[in-house]
Parts: sequence; C-alpha cells; structure tokens
Amino acid sequence: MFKKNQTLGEFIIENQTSFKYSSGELSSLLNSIRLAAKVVNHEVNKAGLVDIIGAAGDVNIQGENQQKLDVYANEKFIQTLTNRNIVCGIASEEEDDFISINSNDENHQNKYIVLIDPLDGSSNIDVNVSVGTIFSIYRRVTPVGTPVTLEDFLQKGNQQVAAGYVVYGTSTMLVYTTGDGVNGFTLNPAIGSFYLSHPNIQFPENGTIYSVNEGNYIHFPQGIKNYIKYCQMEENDRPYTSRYIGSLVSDFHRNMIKGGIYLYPKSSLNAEGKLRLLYECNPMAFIAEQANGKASDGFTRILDIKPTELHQRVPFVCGSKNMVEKVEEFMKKAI
Ligand code: P6P
Repeated sequence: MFKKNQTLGEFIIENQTSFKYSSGELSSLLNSIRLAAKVVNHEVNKAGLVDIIGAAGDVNIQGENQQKLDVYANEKFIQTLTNRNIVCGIASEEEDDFISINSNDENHQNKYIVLIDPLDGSSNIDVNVSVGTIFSIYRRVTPVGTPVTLEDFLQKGNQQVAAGYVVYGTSTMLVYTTGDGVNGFTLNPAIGSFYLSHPNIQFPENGTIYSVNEGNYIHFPQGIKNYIKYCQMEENDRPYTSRYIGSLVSDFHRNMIKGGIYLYPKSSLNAEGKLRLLYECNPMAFIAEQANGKASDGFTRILDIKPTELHQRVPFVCGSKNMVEKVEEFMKKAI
C-alpha cells in the first residue's frame, strides 16, 4: 500500500514486517544509507564552486585537505555504516580489499555486509553531469561473531537481500528494492527528507532507447555489432533513439522509467567488459528484475554468475525484458 508523500523513513519502518528477515537491522542499515546519501548529495551539489573540485591532496580555501568527491563519498558511506554498528563487512570500488567491522569484538552479532560503488561516473562531476551511488546488501554466510571472510562477499547476486542507487541529478533520488518491488524517493532539499515519488517502478517490456558507447563499435563482439545495426534499421518501431551519458545510474534510471536498454559489452579493449559484477552489475540487475526488466552478460543471467574475485568485471546488458532477450538472440546467432 503506497501513501502519497510518505517519507523514506516511514516507508522503511512500514515495510519492515514484509521483509522476511525483519529484525529492524535492515531498516537501520537502509536509514544509514539514507543519511550518507544526503551528506554526499550536499557536497556533489556544490562541486562546481571554487575550491570544491580538486584532486585528493589539494588544500581548499579553508585550509582543509581537499578530497576528490569519490574519495569523500567513500569515506562518508563507510563512516556512516560503521558508526551504526549494523554491518560486519564493507567492500567498495574505492578500497582494494574488503573491510571487516568489529572483527576483534566476538560479541558483535552483525549479520549484514554492504558492497558499494560510492560515486559511479565521478569523472562527470567536473562537467556537471549526473552521477550516482550504487549499493548491494547481503546476509553474511560465515558464522556471526567471527571476522567476515572473502566468502561473504563472493555470493551470487541472487542472494542479495536489498539493493539500490542514489542518482544525484536534476533532483536527487534514492531507488531501492528489498525483493518486494522497486520504489523511488525524491529528496526535498529544503527540508532534507526523501519522499515516495515513484511507487512500484516497472521497466516497460519494450523500449526505443539504447545506451552504449558506440565509439567502441569496432571492438565489440559480432553479436553486439549486429544488434546495434538492428537498432538503427528503419523497420517497425525502429530506428531507436541512442542515449548514452556515461553515467550508469543515470542511463539505467532513464531507461527504467521510459523503456530502454543499457549495454557495456566486452571488447578487444575490455576483455570482460568494464563494469564490476559485485557493486555495479548485481545491484542494478536485482533492481531491474524486481521492476520486471532483465539483466545478463549476453548469455547468462547476471544474478546467477558465481563471483570469483572482489573487483571482477563482467559484460553487462540490462533493461527492458524484450530488448535484453533480443540482444541474447543476436549473441547466440553470432557464435
Ligand atoms: P565509457 C562510469 O565510469 C562507468 O562506470 C559507468 O557509470 C558508465 O556507464 C561507464 O563507466 C562509461 O564508460 O567507457 O563509455 O566512458
């Protein structure tokens, strides 16, 4: 049941009971992410001002150590998640290895781990293009009260208990799922609250937008080349519209609302593609499927891929179900 103008905090509490593991910890974890998103949003939104943009190591006008925004976002999310004493481990695109929380305190009973891309598309900040945070939440698989191990992080995407993203765009939105549909909340910056603005988001089964970096066309597998030519043909609802802004969260969000497909294939430049399985593809795939969309590597369902390493990359095709299946058809024919 969706209540107009419900805040994210009210929504999290109200839907806690529908979550099969509901013990309040996931609610508290989601509230931590909500808080960190507001803090990062504040910095992202003023990034264009003098002395805010800068490489790590610079000193700004207040004499503070300058931090790149992705370093800043990483620190804020890790700090917020750690302070709430809910998670037992964190993995981040900005950290070489996973972080074990309270590993020396055998009394801690924390059972959730979070994997995060704190600021995806951060190279776009200097040119004022939307960027995003992506998060993925699992229950640990090793015994509670012991330090987490790599095994806790290398779970298949179909084991996620929650996933979501924040898009810092013309408005800032937090979109997430706990396995019971996808809901979008828009931040009212005047009062600092997220409000339910997009209840039960559904990917249209068909779409007419395709998002891919066509500059890499000559390096793509033949099946992808054939699909791109298919999108450009004058036939039925085609040619499609090409929209690619170089920010996964923004391209994904637009395609989910309007109908479309995002592709980051492998190529002779990126043998396994560019996007990371654990904290980009898996969370976006969970959201896509919960919104009646689809996500694969061109052959295999993303959520069924068994991870082998923390920063592993996979080819990624995600969006409207019938469009993803069309790509899979072209990939199969081209073998
Ligand atoms: P390219 C941003 O760096 C990112 O991870 C995604 O957000 C984006 O879709 C993609 O890479 C852009 O990569 O190679 O097309 O510039």
